[in-house]
Amino acid sequence: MPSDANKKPAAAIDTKAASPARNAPINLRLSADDKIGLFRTMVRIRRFEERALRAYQAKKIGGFLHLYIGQEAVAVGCCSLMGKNDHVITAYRDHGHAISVGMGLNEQMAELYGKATGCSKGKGGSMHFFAPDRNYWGGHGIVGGQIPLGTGLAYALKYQGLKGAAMAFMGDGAVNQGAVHEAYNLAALWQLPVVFVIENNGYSMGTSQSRSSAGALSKRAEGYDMLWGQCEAHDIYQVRATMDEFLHRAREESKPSVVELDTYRYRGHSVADPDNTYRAKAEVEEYRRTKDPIQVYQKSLLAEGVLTDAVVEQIDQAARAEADAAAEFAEASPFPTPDDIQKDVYWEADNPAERKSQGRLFFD
Ligand SMILES: Cc1ncc(C[n+]2csc(CCOP(=O)(O)OP(=O)(O)O)c2C)c(N)n1
Ligand SMILES: [Mg+2]
Repeated sequence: MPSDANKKPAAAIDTKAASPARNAPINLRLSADDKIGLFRTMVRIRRFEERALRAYQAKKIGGFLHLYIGQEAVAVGCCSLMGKNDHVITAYRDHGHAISVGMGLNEQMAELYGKATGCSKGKGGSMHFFAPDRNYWGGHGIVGGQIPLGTGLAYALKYQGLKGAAMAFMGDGAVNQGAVHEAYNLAALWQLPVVFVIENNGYSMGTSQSRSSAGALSKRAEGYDMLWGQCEAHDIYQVRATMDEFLHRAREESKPSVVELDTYRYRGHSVADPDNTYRAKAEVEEYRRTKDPIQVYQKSLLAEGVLTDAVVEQIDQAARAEADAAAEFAEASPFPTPDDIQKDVYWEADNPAERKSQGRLFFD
């Protein structure tokens, strides 16, 4: 979604119409409670991130903080399709995916605060949320670095004869990394059950897609004989309808694919980066007015008779309270000790009795 001065102003979100994609087969299977659950998760992501931003401004959080606000329909839509053997890996803008796979807000906020009760014991921070028990493999800071790892998750599924799929998320800026293309090549060559998901929010830091990338991003899959798809991803129903098809092909036929989900971020690249130099305020405002994913879904659910204004208010208040409680939990938690710094670096160093390799460990 790069700036385009000639674009006609889009209509505001239609308050009466339900999304047409609600009738895709995968969405017809959703009960009213399922639909409300997805809505609640989107709201919880937004309120968590707003609370985290306030904590950062109050200097409770150090290092980086890359907010997901505006992109909620992507993580929630994709992760809502996960089955037992499906896996997720993403980059540093990773809070939305973590909440979508079911991680609690306490362990996430504590991680942001660098506390020992955090999901990575306070040693990872914002960019390194992990929950292997939920098939969530992080949280990676090297642009594109998670994509070969995600391909490895798919390789493991195939090797073990399991029916599942790996979703490897990346930004629009990551698509030009060599490692991404090496991963595409192996995934296609070995027909691995992976869906490479490009979360195209229009910018890599301050560089718009039109200034950095040639051609259509997902169509590059054709060079590797892979399936590909693309959709506007402010509508969670659309995200689910599009992703369902490619996840199905991965699980059932072991077919890899590249899917571009067009979205937008409202905040700066990270909260330390100023957001006033590379895009017009009006562009952000127009997206918010016409395509805000929470508003779009809320209007659809109101039109479908699934939600009422009172329930919307209740969900919002509960999400705010939950985020506040997470901040209190983080505040009250202890920091890791200096002794903890060498733990959890190498599994073998922490578990010498179960070690199978030979030789001296770096951390001995
Ligand atoms: C290999 C590498 N090069 C550069 C950076 C610095 N860097 C961090 S984020 C980023 C932009 C990536 O943008 P995109 O892939 O679109 O993801 P988004 O931030 O939009 O989610 C860059 C260049 C890095 N972390 N790793
Ligand atoms: Mg981007």
